[in-house]
Amino acid sequence: MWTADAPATSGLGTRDLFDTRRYGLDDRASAAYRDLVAHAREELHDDNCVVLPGFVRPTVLQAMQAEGTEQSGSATYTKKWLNPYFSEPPEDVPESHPLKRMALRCHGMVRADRFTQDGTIWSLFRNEDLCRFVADCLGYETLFTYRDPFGCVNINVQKPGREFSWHFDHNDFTVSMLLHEPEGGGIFEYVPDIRTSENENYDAVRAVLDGERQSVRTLALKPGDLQLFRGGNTLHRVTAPTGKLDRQSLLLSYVTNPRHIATAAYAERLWGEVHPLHQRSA
Ligand SMILES: O=C(O)CCC(=O)C(=O)O
Ligand SMILES: [Fe+2]
Repeated sequence: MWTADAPATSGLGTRDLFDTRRYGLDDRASAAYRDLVAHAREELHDDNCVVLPGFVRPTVLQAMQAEGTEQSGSATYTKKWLNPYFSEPPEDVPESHPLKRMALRCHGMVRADRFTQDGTIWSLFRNEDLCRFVADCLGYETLFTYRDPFGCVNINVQKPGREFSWHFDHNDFTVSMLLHEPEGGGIFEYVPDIRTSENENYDAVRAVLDGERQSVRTLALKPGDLQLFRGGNTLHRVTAPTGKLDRQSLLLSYVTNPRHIATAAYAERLWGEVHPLHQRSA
């Protein structure tokens, strides 16, 4: 039976998965590892984002791309009008206010249980050195792989013409890897720390929504690059892909509480289906 606690059975270890000459995840005691973590922390501090190019080995990328291609047809699609905060728009603010700026979000998510447990995506997600490395970069004592049976590891599928509109994330951080790039567009854009916990800075947010470009940074992501991102106060979007190909990114979820999983109500909203484990968490 498919379970989010299953160990990886592909036999692929840290050195098989990652470019360990460049990213020495297999040797935490080394100076190279310390330098790598220091670099990631510095970028995260300055930018809320760090990209580690060519993180996985080419054959590993190809295997994960094939799993993405095989499963993208099974993605669960959502289509919703959302403001950047995913909140109910209040009545008493003008139409130009960021809280009122609804954009259509339409994208697909491939559920975790679609990926075979002897496959490469599952091996990467369950790799303990990667989990440890992510925790080190983000400054956590310990992180655990999320054990939600649907939401622990997913592929986000963005079809041509579909923008993933400007928003702030509700989670503390995101770990992702581009798998398939479209022919054009599909660019990750972000404005670090445009708001703080004290100041929503609606004027600056409105300016970006209106097309202000000076504060916007863009990432030239390539398939196989690892991205760590803190999107809570960083406004960001992925522009619409152009051409015929989808943009597909792998989303890996880590948590501080190893028992945490989605409630039945949340799973129903997100996936239109509930797993027996979700029933128990409610
Ligand atoms: O697909 C991506 O690269 C990230 C999309 C995003 O911003 C999100 O899932 O919150
Ligand atoms: Fe996001």
